[in-house]
Amino acid sequence: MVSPASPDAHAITALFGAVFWMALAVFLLVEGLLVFIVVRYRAWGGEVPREVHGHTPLELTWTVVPTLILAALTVLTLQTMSALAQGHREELAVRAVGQTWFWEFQYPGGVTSTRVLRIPVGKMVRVEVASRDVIHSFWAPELGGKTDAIPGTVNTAWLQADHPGTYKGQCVEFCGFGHSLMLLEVVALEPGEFEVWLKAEQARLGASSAPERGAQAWSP
Ligand SMILES: [Cu+2]
Repeated sequence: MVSPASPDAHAITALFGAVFWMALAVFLLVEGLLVFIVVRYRAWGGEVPREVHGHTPLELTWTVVPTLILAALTVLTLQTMSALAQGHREELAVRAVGQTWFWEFQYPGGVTSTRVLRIPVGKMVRVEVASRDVIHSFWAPELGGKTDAIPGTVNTAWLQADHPGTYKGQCVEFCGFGHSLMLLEVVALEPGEFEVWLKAEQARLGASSAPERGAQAWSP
């Protein structure tokens, strides 16, 4: 997820970066003060601290500053969430069906594949994320956030790859014994190449028997 390759993933990584740097600043400040105090007021040869009860400016500071930090994080998060919730113009729809323990992908014209999802580069793909049994979760980190696959309902994920390539992903909701094997790959092809592949698969589908179609679905 630190090497984003889609517009949505860029937005998520930017938010992650903001949270990371703020958290790092807080960490360094808190740990720095802790070390300073441990050394300065150590039991052997250190100073004896002055006892203070009630320190209004200090108490205001440690109330107001975290409030401002959390408010900033809230605003950034809501901005990113609302940006990710809109502005997707569907150019292709596919369905990703989770099942113990593999992913099946369904394309227009009845074409299916397992484990490998092919998409055209630069096109906005709507992925209908569904499940046949238990809860799974679809995630290709370089291309966007996680989307749960919940039995009885269909969730939407949006994928748009910036450049051709293979983007690894996997089921990210523990779903049983074979969960760790429930890998997936999003292969982004040039749009022309994708069309050729889809047409060829559709033709192959029309000309094959049910067992052949089964074998076809299982070959990546
Ligand atoms: Cu799963």
